[in-house]
Amino acid sequence: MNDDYPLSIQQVTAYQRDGYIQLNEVITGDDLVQFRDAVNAAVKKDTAQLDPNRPKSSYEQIFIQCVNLWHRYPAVKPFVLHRRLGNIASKLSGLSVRLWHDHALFKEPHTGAKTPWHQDTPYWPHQQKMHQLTIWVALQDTTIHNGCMSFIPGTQRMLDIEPVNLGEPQDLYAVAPQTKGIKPVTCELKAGSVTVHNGMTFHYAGPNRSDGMREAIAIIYMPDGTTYSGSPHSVADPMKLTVGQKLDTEFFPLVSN
Ligand SMILES: O=C(O)CCC(=O)C(=O)O
Repeated sequence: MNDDYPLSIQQVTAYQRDGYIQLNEVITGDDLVQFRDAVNAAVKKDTAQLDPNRPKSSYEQIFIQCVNLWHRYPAVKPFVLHRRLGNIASKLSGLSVRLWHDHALFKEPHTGAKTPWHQDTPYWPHQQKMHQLTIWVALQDTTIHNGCMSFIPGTQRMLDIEPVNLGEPQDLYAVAPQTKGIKPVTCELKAGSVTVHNGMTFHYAGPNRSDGMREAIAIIYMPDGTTYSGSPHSVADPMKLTVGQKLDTEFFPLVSN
């Protein structure tokens, strides 16, 4: 994978206006095969001890989520930290970026429920909220049938909405009546294509009605200089951070030029 994915000024402008963008053929050929195989092997290993027949919480019914694979799986690490992806995040946000975390999001066939409409940044323990962004990589073709992503353009400017409880989601219009009348955009992706969304942009993914797993990995970036708010979060808690501390340790590497 070489470093630079060509991004036009129009694409950067569209991302900044709409709060999301679809980018095609970001990871291709052997890289795509290797990345997909590495993530699949990691998810398999991470979930090997789980009883498939265990009762699942409503959150677990949405997807299998495996966080920070890059810490534990050397075959995943070079892809998650790759400058080609980090530079996309940097050019779209206009800022130098650090990795916040990755997570594989595998929606199970038939039983994988919808991912409710939500914004991401309210869940994160960051004092700055406006420029985090996620590159969501389709590891195989992703369509309406198996749970592709949709976005509500412009909602990245809606800063004061309460976080949605993904396990017990409320109606979107009850949470965010301001989104009424804005038409969502659904992005079907070929394997290796991505969507990028601002952490404040409302997004959704449908249920997986197909016979196969919906395999995706989301890589989340934050501007260099982002500081810790002190709110509990599974990624930050083990790191014993202090409020106001910059998230600039080895766990949050700089990933853009
Ligand atoms: O993969 C999904 O179903 C949802 C992903 C998501 O919410 C995200 O990447 O922020």
